[in-house]
Amino acid sequence: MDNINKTVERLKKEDGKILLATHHNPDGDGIGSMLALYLFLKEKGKNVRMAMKDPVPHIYDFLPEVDRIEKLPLPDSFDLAVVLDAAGFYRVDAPVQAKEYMRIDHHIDGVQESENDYVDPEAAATTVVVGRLLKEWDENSIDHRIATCLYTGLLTDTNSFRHNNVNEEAFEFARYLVSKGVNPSQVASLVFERNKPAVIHLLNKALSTLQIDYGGKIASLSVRREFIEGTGASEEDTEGFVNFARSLDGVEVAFIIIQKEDRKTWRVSLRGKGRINVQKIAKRFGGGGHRDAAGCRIEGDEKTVKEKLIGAIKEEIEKQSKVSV
Ligand SMILES: [Mn+2]
Repeated sequence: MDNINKTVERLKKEDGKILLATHHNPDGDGIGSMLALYLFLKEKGKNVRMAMKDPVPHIYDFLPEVDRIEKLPLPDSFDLAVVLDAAGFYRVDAPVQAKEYMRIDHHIDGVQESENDYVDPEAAATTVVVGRLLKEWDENSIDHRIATCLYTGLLTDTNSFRHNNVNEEAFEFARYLVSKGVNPSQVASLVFERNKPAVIHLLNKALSTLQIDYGGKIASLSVRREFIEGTGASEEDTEGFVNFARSLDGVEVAFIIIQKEDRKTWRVSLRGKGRINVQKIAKRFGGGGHRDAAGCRIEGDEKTVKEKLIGAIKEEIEKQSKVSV
């Protein structure tokens, strides 16, 4: 674990222009971490802005100050740029100009952006890491708005407290955030229960592609571009679809491949159930993530991409099964 005081002191010291950023295809943890830190730094009188490459998924549009998130790239240069919930600035997928860079995160591996980075792969979410920083700095400035952003990241990144990185601290942090005014059922409802019919139609098409391999240990789904276009849903609506593949009895690794607009690139989301480390699978294709949730991108046609993945997953299951015995 990095030195939390160094990170806090560096942020305190900055009187110039600060930019907060998160990864492309942003999720609840990236957006929640960025918004929480933004609200806190604003409260402390800092000159701070937020930006990311892709739009805010509609399920997170209820979060405070979400409309202030700008679109990257920006023409401006900053004194300090902080990337949240990403293994490095490369995950932002757009240029960011700054005199100094910093990373606040919980991904395994990744780039050291500065000596002031604060990264803890044991943390269930980046919002847990951000929560530690804010508590260290000034606990009294954590209001219900900041707490709601932090809770949203914790809820979504743990797949509703199901991943294997859900530990005592995750529940203690959740309890703390509720004490700060978070309404858990309201947040869950806003995040998970505002689907449009087009999303269910897209899910229906994705589920029809279910493929089971390796004696039931691997389950996969595909979302072809024509599914997205045909239903009027959007790519971000596929969030969570992979969990249907993971939910099957006996499955050890589940994945979904989502065809990008160029039709040759597929975005891959891998999920484990605690036994197989899927981060190692994603890493083989230049991606990364966590033990139970990781991602990468692969180019090719659907069949080839699936075959490559299934081959790599089989190898990892065999390799990791040997190690764990
Ligand atoms: Mn995260």
